[in-house]
Amino acid sequence: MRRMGLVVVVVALALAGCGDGEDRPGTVTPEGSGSGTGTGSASGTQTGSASGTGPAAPAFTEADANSVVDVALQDFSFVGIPATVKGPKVFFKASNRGPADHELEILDASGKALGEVEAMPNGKSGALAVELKPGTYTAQCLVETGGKTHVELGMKTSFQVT
Ligand SMILES: [Cu+2]
Repeated sequence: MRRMGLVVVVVALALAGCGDGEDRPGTVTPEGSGSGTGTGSASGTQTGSASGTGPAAPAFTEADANSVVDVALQDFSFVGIPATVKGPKVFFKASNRGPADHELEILDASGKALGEVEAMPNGKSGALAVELKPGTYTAQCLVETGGKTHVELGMKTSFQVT
C-alpha cells in the first residue's frame, strides 16, 4: 500500500513538471482544477486522452456518405440497421423512440469504440459519421435502466461493412 502511494506521488510530480513546460501547446493539465480528491487514480488515466480535444467534427456529410443508415433506438433494440452496409463512409441517423434514453455506439470487431451518438431522450435524434473498413461491427447502447445496461437487455446488434 505504502509503495503504491509513493508511485502516485512521483507520477503526480512528473505531470506537474510537464505542465510547466511550454513544449506541449494546447494540452491542459488536470492540475489546478481545484478539486483535491482522488489525485492518485485520476491523474494516471486522464493524461492520455488530452482534455480540450472535443469530439471530432464529422468527417463527411450525409451527402458524401456511401451509406446512410436510419436507425431507431427503442427499448431495447436497434431497428433499421441492415445486415450489410456499404462503406467506407457510413452515416448513421439515429432517432430515439424510447421510452428510455438511448445512445448508439459503434464498435469494431476488437471491441474498440469508433464513435457514438450520445445518450438522448425519447423523441430526439442525432447523427454519426464514421469511416469503416470492410469487416464486422457492433452497435450497442450502454445506457442503464433498472441497474442493467441496455446491452444486457439485448440492445446490441452486429452488421457487416463491405
Ligand atoms: Cu438504450
